[in-house]
Amino acid sequence: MKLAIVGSAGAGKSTLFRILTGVESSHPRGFVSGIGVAELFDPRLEKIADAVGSKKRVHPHVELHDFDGFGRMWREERAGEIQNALLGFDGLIQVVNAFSGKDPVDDFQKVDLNFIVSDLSIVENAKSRVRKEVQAKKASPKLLEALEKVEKALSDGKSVLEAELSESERRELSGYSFVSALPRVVVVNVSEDAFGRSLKEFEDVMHGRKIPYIYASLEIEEEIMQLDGDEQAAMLSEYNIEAPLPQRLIPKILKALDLITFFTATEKEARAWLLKNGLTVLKAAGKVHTDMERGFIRAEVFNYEDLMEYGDIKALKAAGRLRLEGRDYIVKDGDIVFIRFSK
Ligand SMILES: Nc1nc2c(ncn2[C@@H]2O[C@H](COP(=O)(O)OP(=O)(O)O)[C@@H](O)[C@H]2O)c(=O)[nH]1
Ligand SMILES: [Mg+2]
Repeated sequence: MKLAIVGSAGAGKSTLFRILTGVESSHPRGFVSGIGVAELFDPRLEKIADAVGSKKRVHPHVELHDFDGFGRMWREERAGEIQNALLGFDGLIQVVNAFSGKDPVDDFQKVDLNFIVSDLSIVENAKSRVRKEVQAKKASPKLLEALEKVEKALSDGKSVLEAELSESERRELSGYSFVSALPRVVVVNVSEDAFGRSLKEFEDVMHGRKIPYIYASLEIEEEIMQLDGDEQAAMLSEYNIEAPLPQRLIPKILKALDLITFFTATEKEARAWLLKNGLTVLKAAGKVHTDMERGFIRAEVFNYEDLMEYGDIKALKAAGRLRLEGRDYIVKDGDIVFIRFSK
């Protein structure tokens, strides 16, 4: 999985990138000033590993890019190039500047407009080509209709994600990669003294656009990340922050991407896996190992919540909370799954 951090110049992109990856950004190559790996730490995995007695713990990871294409390096005439640089990404984290006297609504909209301009240029090129293809009966008129709906949404200042498209229209468009079709989470970088104060007007815009957001003062968050134990707890409570930034941000990202987490656990290793919401345990088995999907017999499943309630697996089994599930079982967030399979 690959995510890009985007936002205006000086919004705090590289600071957030550093917090999440530990990597220092440098001069941009192309539009990217840093590439790193972020651990999507899941506190539940630690508890599961403790209960099972697993030696190794493996949290999910995501590739993160510190992406300057829509900030300092944005040029309308380079929209196509910038767009290409984002091919293959699964989502965006947009950092919004609300700390240096900037109006966060303006800062958000400036970058959002760049997404829209960039997608409009794609749609316009595509439309004239597809129109000819439709006349020559080489493309479906439905594709042209879908492109027109996208154009309408973008012209109204909405993202492709917000465009009212049917399932089949979205399928028609699957060959196009629109930036504004990517799921997005906003990090509002507020100043230290404004932390904890909500920004009414900004929140109205986010709610209207259905974009999830969190507040963070990135300079403080970075200091917090450098502490641990009691020192970290003291600083968190001093600023009235419930948990370090990754713990607040990661669940928002997973939700925006419609991902759930399931776990596997043996004495050797406990591991958290990401899975598209709504997939079966057979697909989940395939993530762990192709052999497990091929030779799937059944799954033994219980949920993290049950484990917390009963304390350990023995008690859980005794209480009959371990379920046997077939290949069509839809995996739920927090499921702990043991796959029985034949080799
Ligand atoms: N006061 C304050 N300054 C910040 C905060 N976050 C970032 N900065 C400063 O803003 C500047 C730009 O941050 P950076 O992460 O490099 O922004 P980028 O251009 O989006 O990558 C740096 O000098 C940071 O120290 C913050 O929360 N508060
Ligand atoms: Mg930077």
